[in-house]
Amino acid sequence: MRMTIKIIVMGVGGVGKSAITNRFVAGRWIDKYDPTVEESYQTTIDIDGKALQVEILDTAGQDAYTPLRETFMHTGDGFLLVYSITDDQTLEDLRGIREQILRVHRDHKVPMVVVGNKLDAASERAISVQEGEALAEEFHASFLEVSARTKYRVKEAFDMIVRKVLAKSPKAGSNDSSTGSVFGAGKIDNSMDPEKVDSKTNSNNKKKSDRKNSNDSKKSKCYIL
Ligand SMILES: Nc1nc2c(ncn2[C@@H]2O[C@H](COP(=O)(O)OP(=O)(O)O)[C@@H](O)[C@H]2O)c(=O)[nH]1
Ligand SMILES: [Mg+2]
Repeated sequence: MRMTIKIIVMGVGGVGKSAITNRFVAGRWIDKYDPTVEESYQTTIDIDGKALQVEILDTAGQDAYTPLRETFMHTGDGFLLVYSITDDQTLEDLRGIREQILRVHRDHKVPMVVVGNKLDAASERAISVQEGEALAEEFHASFLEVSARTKYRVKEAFDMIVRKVLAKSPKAGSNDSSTGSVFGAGKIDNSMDPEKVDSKTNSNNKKKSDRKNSNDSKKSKCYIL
């Protein structure tokens, strides 16, 4: 059983993939991200009292297959398909992105959640809730509107995709049932809630690229947990 659940955040440029990911992983809001930066993060998500290891890839530039994304796409367990409720083209663009995922996975049941971002900017809404829902239904995906800016339902979106992954592979993200008890209560409680964590001091939420050797860091992560 693979130990880490891999979640990929996709959608065209400007919809708020980096804002959503950073909101979730580090609990912060930053106005601007470099649109070309693709970054992978490690964190833990608490589902029904169990701390699951999750790796999140915040993608950038849908046209180019970066080595990081290519590897990740194949091993990705679940996908957040993000559009902006203020830009109607961004919902349509999810069709091509989904096809790309299905080409790689050859599995129509790959877990997906369609996420309409920028709910705080509802006065500029260009896509109705019904339109978002309809596309999600067509994709056999779940649906949620969120706001990275106000933090509204960002955690729910990640919980939702992880639950869908678990529904398909119940043991994903845990070391295995016999070692489940190594997750000590106090320590994990801190790392489980990314909103409360200072990303500089918490190794669980460190950017993977900050690490010199991912194999070593994987090992040490086991000890941390
Ligand atoms: N109003 C509003 N703006 C957002 C929200 N999320 C992201 N943005 C803005 O949308 C732009 C693109 O965000 P970014 O995360 O870089 O998008 P990405 O290209 O998909 O990674 C930035 O100017 C963000 O400040 C949100 O929830 N509400
Ligand atoms: Mg980005």
